[in-house]
Amino acid sequence: MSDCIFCKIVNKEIDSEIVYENENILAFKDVEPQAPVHLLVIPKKHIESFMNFQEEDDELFAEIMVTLQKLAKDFELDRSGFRIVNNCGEEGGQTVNHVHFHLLGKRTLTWPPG
Ligand code: DGP
Repeated sequence: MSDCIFCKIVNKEIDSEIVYENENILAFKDVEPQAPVHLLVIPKKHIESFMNFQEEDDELFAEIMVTLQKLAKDFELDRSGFRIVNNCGEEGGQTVNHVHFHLLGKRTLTWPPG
């Protein structure tokens, strides 16, 4: 999608600190980090929100989960713990309408979220 900021990041029209990339997935540092490690993992394909994954995206969805696990290991979050967040829709706090999973770690995260 031409006006989607994350599609622009995928297409390298906007700079980002990429930490992992393959044919289907991109992971990069969040520009407004809420923890010492704050990564965003996205499908390269434009999918608007968590609720827009279709059956045909099953493999892609699984690949995103495996990537989150790999990055948790790579960034050594697996020992002390971490959080995966998907904000979905307006009340869920989603501000970018290209589905993304936040991976946050390296600090004590409180509950409940705001
Ligand atoms: P959410 O509120 O769940 O939709 O999270 C969107 C996140 O995207 C937010 O934490 C800030 C981040 N973000 C927005 N624009 C950019 C950008 O241009 N570059 C990067 N790296 N992150 C961005």
